[in-house]
Amino acid sequence: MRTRAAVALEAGKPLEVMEVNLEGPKAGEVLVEIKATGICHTDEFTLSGADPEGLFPAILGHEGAGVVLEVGPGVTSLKPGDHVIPLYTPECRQCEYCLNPKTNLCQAIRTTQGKGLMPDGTSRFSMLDGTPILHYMGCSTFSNHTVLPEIALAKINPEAPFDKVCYIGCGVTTGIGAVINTAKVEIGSRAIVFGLGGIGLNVLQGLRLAGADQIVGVDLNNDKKAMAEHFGMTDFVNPSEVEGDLVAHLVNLTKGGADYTFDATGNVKVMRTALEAAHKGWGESIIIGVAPAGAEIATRPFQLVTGRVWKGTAFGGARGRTDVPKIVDWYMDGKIEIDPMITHTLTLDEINKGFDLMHAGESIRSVVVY
Ligand code: NAD
Ligand code: AHE
Ligand code: ZN
Repeated sequence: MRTRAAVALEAGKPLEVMEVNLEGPKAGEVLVEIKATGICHTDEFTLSGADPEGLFPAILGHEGAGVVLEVGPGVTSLKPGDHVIPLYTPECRQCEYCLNPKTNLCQAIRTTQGKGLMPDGTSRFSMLDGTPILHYMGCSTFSNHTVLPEIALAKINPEAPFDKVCYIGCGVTTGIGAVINTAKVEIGSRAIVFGLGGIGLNVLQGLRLAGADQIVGVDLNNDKKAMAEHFGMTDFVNPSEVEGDLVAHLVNLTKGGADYTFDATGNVKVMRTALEAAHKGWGESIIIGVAPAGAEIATRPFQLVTGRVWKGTAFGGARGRTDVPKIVDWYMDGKIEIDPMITHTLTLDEINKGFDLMHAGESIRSVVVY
């Protein structure tokens, strides 16, 4: 079939919206009509050329929601008409990783996914002249239609609005999951969140759900303060307005350091501050941000010797087919909020505006509706 997609032809260039060819689903695969997709900072990171795994030409996008149109041979858990969210972290329920309760990093298709290919080693997308186009994070939601493995789709409540729950495909689940699955924050905790963007705001609402007492938000942009307060932030710190040492300021504000800190900036200097602002003896710091190629984290080993713990999280530690439908239901039941974070709604033709708004710090989430 033919479909319309925003194609990343090369690093550092705007996406080009064009008609592309899409082959139908092979064994174990599913054809999905994408109804809406968010634009995450990770899409920008890959488009910029800073991602060591970034390959071109590719169809980016990994935060979508849509409807199953057709299933390939052997698909049993989905049928045409089902509403789904694509999963860049699949859940095969069979691999060594899925069988270990300590991780959500299903490895069943990780090798081919990292090469922009389907599990059989080929791409379903091509240009009209036949040139292959690569998939991205196994999802490629910047295409009106896409093909995914069955294990990379979560079946969701058909009443859920696509233009809101697409955000559960990455940002919402990553932020809330970092608190609940990775940090396992206890009632009454003190926490610090660095970066109050599309991920950080969801860390805030996760902390509020978990019953944290003090929730400090840190961002260089004062415009992020009002929205962060809406999502549960109790104290705001702009590092550029702090006189003296930022770590000392944060340790003082949290009466000895935070029980939990979260990096949602991707800046390795911020990651160090986050670790060192965690409480001596027990504070845990969770890295969510994706750092540029070649960047490395540093701290004095003494920070760990004296009891601080450094951890990371991918997709908030969530097992997508199991957890994503539950998070959609939390939204439908009013337990979590999404709507205020979707600050801009665009058409596919306007998708590059979504990247411009992100660069200008003017959006939280831009969502493309097909
Ligand atoms: P975003 O651009 O919406 O938000 C980033 C925020 O950080 C902005 O508000 C910005 O002002 C702030 N910031 C930047 N530098 C700062 C600094 N030095 N100190 C304090 N604040 C600073 O981005 P996002 O969509 O929220 O994504 C955040 C990060 O999380 C990105 O690196 C993204 O790639 C990563 N991410 C990781 C996962 C995962 O599974 N681990 C999932 C999604 C996104
Ligand atoms: N490709 C990058 C790493 C990017 C990365 O860390 N991706 C996160 C999801 S970010 C979503 O917005 C992730 O899930 N990583 C686990 C994995 O297996 O990729 C690089 O540095 O090579
Ligand atoms: Zn993302």
